[in-house]
Amino acid sequence: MEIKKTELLTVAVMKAQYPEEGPPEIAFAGRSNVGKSSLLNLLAGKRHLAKVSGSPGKTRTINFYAINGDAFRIVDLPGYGYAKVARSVSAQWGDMIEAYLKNRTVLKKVALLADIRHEPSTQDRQMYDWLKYYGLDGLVVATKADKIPRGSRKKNLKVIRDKLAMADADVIIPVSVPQRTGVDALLDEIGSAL
Ligand SMILES: Nc1nc2c(ncn2[C@@H]2O[C@H](COP(=O)(O)OP(=O)(O)OP(=O)(O)O)[C@@H](O)[C@H]2O)c(=O)[nH]1
Ligand SMILES: [Mg+2]
Repeated sequence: MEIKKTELLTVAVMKAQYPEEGPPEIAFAGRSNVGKSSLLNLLAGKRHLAKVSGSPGKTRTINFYAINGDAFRIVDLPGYGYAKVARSVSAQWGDMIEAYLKNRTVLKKVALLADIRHEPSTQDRQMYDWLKYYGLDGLVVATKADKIPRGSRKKNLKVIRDKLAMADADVIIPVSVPQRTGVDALLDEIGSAL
């Protein structure tokens, strides 16, 4: 699978604002600052398609991107688990994410992103359990692989696998934005999910 063209289609907070259901969708979920928007930019080969920030809570809307002339869509979700966002606001984001994930017939799979350096949080585990329940699980992306020595990779990936209770058939792909690694493996997975 190759990505040749990407464009921002729609920005939404509520269902009425979603684009009409059309081609299949793949969503990126995960805690704030884990690297969802950066990964999208890497796949798109564009630095500034999605806004990226060093401080968590950058993406605050559900952003739908049309890939290859709307052959399929990638949906960049707001992150969860950011302590500095007011509780009422983070609850709204949670509702926003859940409303999208629950009711979107064209949604084929959700890539759950987890920082390769850290043990997944309780919220990550809840998210993965929830994805299992809805049959959207099976693909985890371990982000920021450049931040650990190559020799620790296997061990850290196993920690994530165990903590999320991933099934043997589930896939975990390490990626690094600065090193541009993991793209082909991820695109293959996205291709088969579609
Ligand atoms: N070293 C390194 N830094 C990364 C990588 N991916 C993302 N980052 C950095 O992590 C920070 C957060 O990235 P974002 O892409 O904005 O994260 P996000 O998950 O979209 O965050 P929210 O929109 O808040 O949910 C930015 O400073 C990125 O430059 C990576 O692979 N390696
Ligand atoms: Mg983002």
